[in-house]
Amino acid sequence: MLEDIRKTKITLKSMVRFPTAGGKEHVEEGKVAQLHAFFRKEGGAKELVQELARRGLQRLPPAYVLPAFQQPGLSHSLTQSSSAVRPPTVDVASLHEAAGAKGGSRSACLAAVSRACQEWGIMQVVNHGVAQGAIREMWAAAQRFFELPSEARLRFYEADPRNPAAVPHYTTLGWRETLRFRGLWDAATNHQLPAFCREPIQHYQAEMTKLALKINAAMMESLGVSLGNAQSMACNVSKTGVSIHLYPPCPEPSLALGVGDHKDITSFTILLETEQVGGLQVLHNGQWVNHMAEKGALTILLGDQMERLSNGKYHSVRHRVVTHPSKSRTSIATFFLPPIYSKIQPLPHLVDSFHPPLYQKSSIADTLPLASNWFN
Ligand SMILES: O=C(O)CCC(=O)C(=O)O
Repeated sequence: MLEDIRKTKITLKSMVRFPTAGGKEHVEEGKVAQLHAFFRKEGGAKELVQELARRGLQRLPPAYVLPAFQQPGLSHSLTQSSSAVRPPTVDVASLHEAAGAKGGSRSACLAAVSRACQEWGIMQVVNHGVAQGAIREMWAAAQRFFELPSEARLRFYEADPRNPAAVPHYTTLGWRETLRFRGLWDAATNHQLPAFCREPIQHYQAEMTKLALKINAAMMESLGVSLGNAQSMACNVSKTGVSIHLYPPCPEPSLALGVGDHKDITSFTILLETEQVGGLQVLHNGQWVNHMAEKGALTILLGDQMERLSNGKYHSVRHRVVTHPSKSRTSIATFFLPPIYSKIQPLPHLVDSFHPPLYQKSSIADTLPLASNWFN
C-alpha cells in the first residue's frame, strides 16, 4: 500500500500534465509520441481502436501498453475485482420540488449529497428528472457515430489533443475512441458534427444543464450557502464541454487503460454510461474502487473547482477507466465549469482560524492554460 502511494507520487511528478477535455490525464509524453507514431504508420493506413479490437488480436499493440507502474494489473481488472465497497447512490427526487419547499426529504437529500462529496467525490444520482427520450436519442446518436466507417470518424482525428482549433475533435489516447467538443452554443464550430448528432446532443445537453443547475444549487446549499445565494451561483456551471467515449473490448486489460488517472478541472462532470459493464474506477482511501452504473442512474464526479470553493471539504476525485476483455462500454461525459477567467476561491464562511484557506484565489486559465483553451 505504501509502495502504491509512493509510486503514485512518482507518477504525478514525472508525468506531463496532459489535458483531456474535462481535465488532466497524466500521460507520459513519450507514450503520446509512440501512440501517434503507431497511428500514422503504413502510409496513412490508420487503424482506430475499434478496428484493432475487431481484428481479434491476442496481444495488445505495444503502443498501448503502459509503463509498468501505470498498468492497472490483474487485481484491478474488471473480471477479477470483487470489491464490496461502492460509491454511494443518492435519490435526488426532492431537488425538483419548488425552491424553498419545506420538508424533510430535501434536507435528507442535501445531507446525502454532502456525505458523498466529502467521503467520495463521486455519487450516482437516481430520480434525476432527465427526460428518458433525450437519453435514448443521445445513445442512438453516439452509437451511430461509432458505427461510421473509420474514414468518416477519422475526419475528426486530431494528432495533438491540445490543439484548441480542433473542434470537434477525435482522439485515441488510451484504449478508446473519443469524440469531444465544446458547449453547444458554440454553433460556429459544432456545425461540423455529423447532422444526425446535432439535435440529440443539443437536446441532451439542455437536459444536462437543467440537472447541473439543481445539483450545483444543492451542493452550494449543502456547503451552507443560503438558498437564494446558492441559486445565484449558477456561474459554477456556466461553461460546458462534452466527451463521448467508446471503449472496445481489450485483448490485455491489465496492461492498458481506457482513460489514465486524472482529476477533472471542472466544478463537476455528469456521466452517462453503459449499465452494468463497469470500467470507471475511483481512488478511495488509497485504493482503486470499481464503480458500476445502475439502471437509469447518472454519475456525478466532483472536480477541482468544487474542491477549491469548499476549501477542501469536498474533494475532486481521482479516476481512471479500465477496459473489459469481451465487452464494449460507451460513456458520455458532460463537463460543467465556471468561465475560465473567473477567479475562484474558498467560500468565505468556510475559512476561519481553524480552517485556513487551502487554496489561493485563481482561475482555470491560471492553473491549466492548455486545457482551458478548450472551454474558452
Ligand atoms: O468514461 C468514463 O467513465 C470517464 C471518462 C473521463 O474520465 C473523462 O472523460 O474525463
